[in-house]
Amino acid sequence: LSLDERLARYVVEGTKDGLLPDLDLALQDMPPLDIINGPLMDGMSEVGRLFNNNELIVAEVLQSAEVMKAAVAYLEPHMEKTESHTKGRLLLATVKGDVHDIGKNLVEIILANNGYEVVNLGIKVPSDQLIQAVREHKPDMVGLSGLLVKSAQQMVITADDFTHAGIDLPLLVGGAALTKKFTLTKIADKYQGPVIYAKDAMEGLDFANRLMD
Ligand code: B1M
Repeated sequence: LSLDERLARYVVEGTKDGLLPDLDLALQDMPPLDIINGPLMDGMSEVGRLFNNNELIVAEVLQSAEVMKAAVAYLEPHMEKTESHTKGRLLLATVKGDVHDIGKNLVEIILANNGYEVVNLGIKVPSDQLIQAVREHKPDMVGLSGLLVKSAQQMVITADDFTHAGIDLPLLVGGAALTKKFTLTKIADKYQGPVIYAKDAMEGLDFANRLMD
C-alpha cells in the first residue's frame, strides 16, 4: 500500500499500530493540514460510507474517531502558529444533541494556531449555555458545529434563541449536514446578526480573518 493508503487504512480499521511512524514519513513531504484533509479525511469518509451501509457498528466508528483524534493530536505541534492571541475571541461548541467533535476541535486548533483565542464549550451545548457563555466571555464571534441533520435544525433554534437574547455577534456555522443554502435561508432567517457557513476549518479561518480585518 502507498503511504496515503496506509494512513487512510489506520482510520478505517481503527488501529494505531504503525500510525505514528507513517505520520512522521508523511510529514517529510506534506504539511500537517494536508495530511488531515487528504488521506485521514479519505479514511473518515470511507468509515462514514461503511457505517451508512451497516458494514460498521458504532463501537468501530468510535475506534476510527480515536485514531483520527490521535493523528490530529500528533500533527498539531507541527502546524505553523503565530505566537500571540490577538486577533479575536471565538466561542465554539457542538450544538445540543450532537456528540461529533473532531471537526469542531480542528476548527479550534486552526484558529488557535492563527492568533485567535478559542473558548471551546465542548459537545451537546444547548443555547442557554451558549448565551450565558457569550455574556461571560464576551467573544467577537460564535462558532457552531454539528454533523447530524437534526443539528442543522438545532442551529436554527440556537439562532432564534440568540436573537431573543439580543445577541447579534457574527455566527460561524459548519458541519457535514449543513449547506450554504440552508445557512443563508433557514438560519439567517432567525438571526439578527451575520451568519457565515464554512465548509471546512480553513474556510472558517478565512471568514474569521475577514470579519476581524
Ligand atoms: Co456519527 N454520524 N453518529 N459518529 N459519524 C455521521 C455524522 C453520519 C453522517 C454517518 C453516516 O450515517 N454515514 C451520520 C449522520 C446522519 C445524519 O444525521 N445525516 C451519523 C450518525 C447517524 C451517528 C449516530 C446517530 C449513530 C448511532 O448512535 N446510531 C450517533 C450520533 C450521536 C449523537 O451525536 N447524538 C453517532 C456517533 C458517532 C461516534 C460517537 C461513533 C463518532 C464521533 C466521535 C467524535 O466525534 N468524538 C461518529 C463519527 C466519527 C462519524 C463519521 C463517520 C465521521 C465524522 C468525523 O469526525 N469526520 C460521520 C460520517 C462522515 O462525516 N463521513 C458520522 C471528520 C471531521 C474532521 O469532519 O466533523 O465533518 P467534520 O468537520 C469538517 C467539516 O464538516 C467542517 O470542518 C471540518 C473539516 O475541516 N466543520 C466546520 C465542522 N464543524 C465546523 C464548524 C465550523 C466550520 C467548519 O465553524 C464553527
